[in-house]
Amino acid sequence: MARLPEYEYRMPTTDADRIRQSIVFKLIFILGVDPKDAKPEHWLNAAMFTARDLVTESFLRTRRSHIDHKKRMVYYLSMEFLLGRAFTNSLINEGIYDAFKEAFQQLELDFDTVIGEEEDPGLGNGGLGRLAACFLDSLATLRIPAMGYGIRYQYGMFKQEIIDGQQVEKPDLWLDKDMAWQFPRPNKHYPVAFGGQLHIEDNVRCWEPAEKITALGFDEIIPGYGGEVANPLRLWTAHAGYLFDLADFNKGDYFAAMRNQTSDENISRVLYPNDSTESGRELRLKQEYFLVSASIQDIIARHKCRFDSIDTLADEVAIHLNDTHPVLAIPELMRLLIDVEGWTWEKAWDTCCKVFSYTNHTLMSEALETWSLDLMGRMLPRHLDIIFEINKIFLDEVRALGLFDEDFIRRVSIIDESNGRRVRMAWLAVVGSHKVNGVAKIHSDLMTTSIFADFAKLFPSRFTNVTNGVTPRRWIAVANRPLTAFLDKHLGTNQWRLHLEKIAALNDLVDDKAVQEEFAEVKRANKQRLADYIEKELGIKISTEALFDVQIKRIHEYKRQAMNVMHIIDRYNQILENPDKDWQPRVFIFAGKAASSYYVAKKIIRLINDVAEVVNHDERIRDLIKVVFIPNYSVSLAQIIIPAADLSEQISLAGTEASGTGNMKFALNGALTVGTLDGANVEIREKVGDEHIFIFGNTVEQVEALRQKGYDPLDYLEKDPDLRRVVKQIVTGFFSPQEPNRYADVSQAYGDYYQVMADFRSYVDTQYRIDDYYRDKGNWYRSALINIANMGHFSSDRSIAEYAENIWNIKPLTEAELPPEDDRFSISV
Ligand code: 26W
Repeated sequence: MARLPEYEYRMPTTDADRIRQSIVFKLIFILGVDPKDAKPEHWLNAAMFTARDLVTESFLRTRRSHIDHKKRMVYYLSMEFLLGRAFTNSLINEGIYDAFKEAFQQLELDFDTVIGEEEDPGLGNGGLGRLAACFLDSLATLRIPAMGYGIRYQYGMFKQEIIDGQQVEKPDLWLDKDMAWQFPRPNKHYPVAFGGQLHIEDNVRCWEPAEKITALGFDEIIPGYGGEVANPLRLWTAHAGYLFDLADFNKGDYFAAMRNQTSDENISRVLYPNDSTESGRELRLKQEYFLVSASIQDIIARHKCRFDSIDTLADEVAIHLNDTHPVLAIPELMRLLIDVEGWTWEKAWDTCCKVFSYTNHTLMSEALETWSLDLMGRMLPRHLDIIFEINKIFLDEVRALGLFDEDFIRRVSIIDESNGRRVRMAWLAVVGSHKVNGVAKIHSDLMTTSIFADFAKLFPSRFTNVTNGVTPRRWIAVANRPLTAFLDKHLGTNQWRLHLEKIAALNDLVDDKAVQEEFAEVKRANKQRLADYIEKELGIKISTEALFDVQIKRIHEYKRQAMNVMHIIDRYNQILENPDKDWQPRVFIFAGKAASSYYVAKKIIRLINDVAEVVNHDERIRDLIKVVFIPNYSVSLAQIIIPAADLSEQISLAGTEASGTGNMKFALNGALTVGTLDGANVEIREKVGDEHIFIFGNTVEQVEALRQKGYDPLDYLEKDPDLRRVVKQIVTGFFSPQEPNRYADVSQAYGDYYQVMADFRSYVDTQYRIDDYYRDKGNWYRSALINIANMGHFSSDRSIAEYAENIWNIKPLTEAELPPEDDRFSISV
């Protein structure tokens, strides 16, 4: 092999002086800004370029190791990645946070002002997108050879403003500031085709698409903790520039060619802001195929480049499907292997089933994706053809077992014939994957007894559980500096960041009054930070002496924000009736977005704000209740709110929340949970112990029994005068005197599908128990510490280790496989 010259490049390293010099260099020579004119946003960009150098070095070293050691790789396909801000996270993961702070001090810059300039890329809706981001952090931290694939939406999740108490959506122009973080990869581009005709001659399929656009890659580098490994997240953007309509162009119709170009680029324009109802829109199907086609082509190209032949794909590659959104990857891989590579059906199918695995994130039927045969056939005729063939072979095999009747066959068919003929994407995912997992024990159990019960009979060993987790790097080290200092002092540095289970050592200290007091101080500092934010942004003053009761998540009926509000109203009534009782002051904090088309969810936001208006200004309440709705919930906002919470509201109807991950973030930051036996709450209770969590409400079995017998909300209203009064106040306009009928329509249409009335009494009684418990601060903080100490299980490192071992069969890079530290960029090839 020809010898290349030795490349040498000196990194800015971790020394504050060198970092300062590098930042100034980037400011002048990369951004072209005179330091004396530089604004905070310029300094941020310059500092991000410097930080990116370090992350990039980790990334290129990692990449070399993967290639040199022919590592089997996992590709994580997701329509959403809710990454949060990159800058501080990268400093913490690379171990250069303090050095950067010092460099900023030398430059006389305010660190918080500068980091506040960074946009928060909202490329996701909620839990599923944030989970994908925590998983990328853990994949890199655990040194697992991995790469994420997603879409680089030009507009992420909308910005939420609250005007007159109502949600107003504004576009999220996150790319406009042109942050210096992603690498454009102009040579990573693939054609993605749509529409047209399928010709079948001599049983050979030939797809002649009508339309082709280009997917162009951008790499966001995800640093693992410790600075050794960084993995890419490749985000695709639709680009018409390479392939725009030559026919129009040659006809001399330049403008028609250009116009089509802009409409082609619509594909990656905007994230669908819906996280639980399937929208069935043509553009959404196009987006899903766009992600999948570009990613699978890239995976194949990478494999060929590394291993010369495509034959070994299943040995070297695992592809994970984050919910059904990227499930077209299955027919797309089939198409490429058969139509392009010339494989037989059997060989291609065998590879597919080995390569793919799928996570289900919800049991709610309205969230399960199906596509009409008509739309699928028009847009992706060859893929529909492949899906038919997969289904035919599958159903023949099921019939051949001789164990099932035709009704069963109809139920497991990938094509739903009863609803105007539709493709059931979850069914396709189950048939084409070797493993299917749920995201918490209770959810995985329900999965195999409800939606996938028939498939569980056919493929019992295919179904498994991997309980979700969250990264302690972002959710403690980045979000909660006071707790970080506290843990480092008592447990030693690094242990808990990399091995969250070691946080259990805190159990030995929970009875120590001085430690409790120290933790109380951590909590107070975080509450003060949030109080300052609320006063600055909303002009509402709150006291850190009050109990901070927090519910932040997407607004949805099943999550029952309405039940929380009803408790507030009842408490308001009770205070007015018994003003002299020793009431525990509380601040009720809400944040969350409603899907723009979700009428009831938007009404819930308005109700929260209406109730806030009345209660916050009623002098008789004497600040015993404050209600605050913080607009524009995001990862950055969560980082401020969660560390400040005393009480975490996880109150979904049992059986509806697949896992929840907010519940874990709160407990990890020392909030106590009030929750139902739903999702991961069940496992949190197992870990922290029954005395340190407030469980209320009906169980899954009780919910089901009520449904069976015919649930009637009136049964509860009749029995409970307090509840009756609350409902009456809402529907008769007590909180909306300007428009008394504001909530009449929602309550009339309301069959109380999520059984709020059934759980109300148990919820309110539990809240009083919580007030009493909070009075004894020593005991409360002891419980908070016990929560933190027993959250080791809920690290996303544990989840990812389980995926790697049980689902993907991927081994991390060993210490020996990493290039030595001093290797840097002076490597001879
Ligand atoms: C097609 C529209 C659509 C979009 C997104 C339907 C459904 C979704 C997601 C499945 C919704 C989601 O984010 N689910 C959440 O996933 C989290 C991570 O596993 C869980 O913790 C939450 O309980 C679950 O609601």
